[in-house]
Amino acid sequence: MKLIGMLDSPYVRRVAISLQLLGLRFEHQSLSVFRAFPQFQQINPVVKAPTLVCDDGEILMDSTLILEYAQALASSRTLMPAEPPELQHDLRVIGLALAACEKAIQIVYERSLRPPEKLHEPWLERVTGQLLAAFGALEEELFKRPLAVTSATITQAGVTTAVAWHFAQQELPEVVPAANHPHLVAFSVRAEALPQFSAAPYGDGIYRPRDG
Ligand SMILES: N[C@@H](CCC(=O)N[C@@H](CS)C(=O)NCC(=O)O)C(=O)O
Repeated sequence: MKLIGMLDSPYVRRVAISLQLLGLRFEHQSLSVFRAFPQFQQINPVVKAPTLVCDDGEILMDSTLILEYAQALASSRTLMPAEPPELQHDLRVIGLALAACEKAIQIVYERSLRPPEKLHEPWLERVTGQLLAAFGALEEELFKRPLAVTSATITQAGVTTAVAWHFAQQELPEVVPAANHPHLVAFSVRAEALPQFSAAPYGDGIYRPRDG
């Protein structure tokens, strides 16, 4: 199967890291939804990253749906807790982290795609408040109930939290001050040091399998 999209997208990156943790082999094509729009369109006319081209050619999109499929393919490892209390907590954390990704991307798009004279300040203020609320709640969750952070134990909650935080720090460090989020900073340092994270680094590079 082939993962399409750039690793500067937290959605693409959470899939690239999770596929490795699940022990699934995949190819990666780093294609921009903006700069390579026509090329992307030829693979997926909807132009959404991540896109997964399955082995039989069927096209999946949306990171959470792709991960659901990936989880069904994986036999030896799960990234979602089986027991309802743990599952409930992980789903809360994933929801917060995905909301943080969405709000951070809305700010990035607002700044990069809209002409400066058309920036809508009230919208930016609203989205910034939502972004900070999501990271504030994640910081509190990590303080109250630390997440596992080894290759063998990290769950989807940990992957998505780490990816969301790293993305925000790369794109909007002045909006989301690291100093206010010490648990997220410490968690991110440990997660980014895992081989599955460093094999899929944030940016415009491609995923490099560790065995070559
Ligand atoms: N909910 C989706 C969000 C994916 C998403 O919005 N990806 C961005 C790239 S970071 C994208 O495809 N942007 C192009 C567009 O929406 O037109 C997911 O989890 O995959």
